[in-house]
Amino acid sequence: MKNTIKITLGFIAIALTFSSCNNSKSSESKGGLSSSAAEQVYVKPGDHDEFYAFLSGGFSGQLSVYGLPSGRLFKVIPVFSQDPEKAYGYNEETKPMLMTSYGEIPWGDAHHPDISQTNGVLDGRWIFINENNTPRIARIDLSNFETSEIIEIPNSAGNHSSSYVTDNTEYVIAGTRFGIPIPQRDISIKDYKGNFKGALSFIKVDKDSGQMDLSFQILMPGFDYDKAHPGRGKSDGWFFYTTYNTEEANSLLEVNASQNDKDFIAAVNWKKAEEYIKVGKFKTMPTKYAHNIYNDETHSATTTWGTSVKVLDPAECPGLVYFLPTPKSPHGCDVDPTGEYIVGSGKLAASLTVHSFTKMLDAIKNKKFAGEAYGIPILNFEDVLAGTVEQPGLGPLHTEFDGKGNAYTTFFISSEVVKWKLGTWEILDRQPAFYSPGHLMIPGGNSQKPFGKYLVSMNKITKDRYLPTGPEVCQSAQLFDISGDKMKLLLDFPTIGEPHYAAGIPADLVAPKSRKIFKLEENKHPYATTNDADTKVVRDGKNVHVYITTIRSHFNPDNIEGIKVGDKVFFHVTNMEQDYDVPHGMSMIGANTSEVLVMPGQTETFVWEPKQVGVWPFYCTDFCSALHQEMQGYVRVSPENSNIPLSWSLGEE
Ligand code: RUQ
Ligand code: CUA
Repeated sequence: MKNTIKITLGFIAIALTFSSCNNSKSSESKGGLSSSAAEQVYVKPGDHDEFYAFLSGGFSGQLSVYGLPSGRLFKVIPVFSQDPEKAYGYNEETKPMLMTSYGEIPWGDAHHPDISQTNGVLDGRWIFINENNTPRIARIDLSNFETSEIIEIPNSAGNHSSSYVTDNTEYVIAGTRFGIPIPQRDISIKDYKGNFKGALSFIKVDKDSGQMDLSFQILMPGFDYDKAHPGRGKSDGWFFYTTYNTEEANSLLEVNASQNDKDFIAAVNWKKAEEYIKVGKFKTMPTKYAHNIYNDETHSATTTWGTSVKVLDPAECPGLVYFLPTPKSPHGCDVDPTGEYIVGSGKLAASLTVHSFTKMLDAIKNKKFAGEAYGIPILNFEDVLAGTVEQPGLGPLHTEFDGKGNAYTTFFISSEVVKWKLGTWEILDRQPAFYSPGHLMIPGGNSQKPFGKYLVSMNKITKDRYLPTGPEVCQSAQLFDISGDKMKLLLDFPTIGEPHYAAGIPADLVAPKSRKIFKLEENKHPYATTNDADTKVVRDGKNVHVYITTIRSHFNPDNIEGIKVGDKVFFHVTNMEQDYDVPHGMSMIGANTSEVLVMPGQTETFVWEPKQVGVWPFYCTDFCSALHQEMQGYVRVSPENSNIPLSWSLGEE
């Protein structure tokens, strides 16, 4: 058995090499950019794109914002990693955003963005994204395009089957990839089987503010929970998770977790879970997790600590969870817009398995079970099967839908996107992707209402698609037109980090709400200076607080004296501008941090600890006006024991 698996894996490697060479030839002959393709992606200078696309940054920890069809990059929104461009995680205000029970973590691995929905339709209010490594879920406010909130997920490791929203954004969910001891304890790794567990987390989202709250967890067997998808429409109230490693192996998983012919899709009835919580059928488990919220009025984040979580045991909660056998280590788990079909992509399977929600309910009603695992009923494969797509390609990963009855699946090994029909399971089209696509995205393609005009394939391997940049080359996305019968490759564009999933939305659902400035009179930052007359420098022992303002094209004050070696100087920079697109930046020579970049009406703080006497300059880092280069100032630093008094000024000789 082990040998067969090795051979399979060897074959995969060869197939990959082959498909790469083949594809590079066909890319020449097909030449994506025929002139009509060029016209389709051409957005005239000054014109706007039709869609926003939010691509996860993977190991960059961020979320990047592109326009479609142009593929132009607009912004990188820092989420789980520090970003010196925006001072995120560097300024005092946003440092708490990166707080966790492990301390302040400057990096994260961002995977799956998902846009909030109302009645199963994208509403463009927030976008959620998971952090895989130190389990967290973030919420980004789509009026500011900034991270508003990050909640840590306890009892979890490898937060991969996250973060997806239900039809009315009642919940955003998180699921663990690694089985771990829960609660964590000192135990032999060899005792994995039966002792390690996987927690599925349900995070309640406040329907007005979007604020998240860890509502409850379901303690599942120690399988790996890989991907998840909420039920839609008729299956609203359910959540589906692919699993692999139902073998519960703890070593050499590439072999040992590929033994079972079928793993499971776990179907979780979250409305039932709510009932169990209501009647008190949960245990309260002590734990510790950070909950970081950024406030738009104080322009500051604060951390509060969660200390316990409600936990449901599926073995004690009949009707809560069922297992749907699904061939060969399924990865993607995708539900079509009607909510009837659940697509499980067995990475090592020869065909694509589609389950039927209706058949699943029937089998449950008739109590037709094939057995159970850890007290969770297992349904019969044949009883829940809607159909299979035969020989679709090699290495299926993810599926999205166009809302016209078609599904599109990426195939990593055979390096292609395949279009097939729901219900008849016939293959309608296949197009090569360059190379080895992971996720794909159709705007709204995981909701009840896809906007089925474009498809973005996010490719894991780039090779020769762009000018080489040393051993590390950019990752690659490809845009297809899917409005016709056949898919048409329109454009390649480079991406940041490693895009896993993405979320797309028509621009007119977001752009009109985009914030232009923060109102100065609403600035409640404790160190804000909303009036030029209030600028000042205040000493508090060794701490010195500089209340400084910016307006085109000066700092107030721009001369500061009386600072001493050994001081800790806090520059609280308020940008007094009230016009759109006039940020100012500030940086200080030798400061052990980044600049701050302050939006109109906002206050941001950075710390400088002068080490040497002298006169030290600072300047504006954002080209704000014709006299931007004049926007500068000096701080005089005297010896520790000097008695030069504090003074500050602007424009006096
Ligand atoms: S993953 S390529 Cu979503 Cu992190 Cu499938
Ligand atoms: Cu202010 Cu440049």
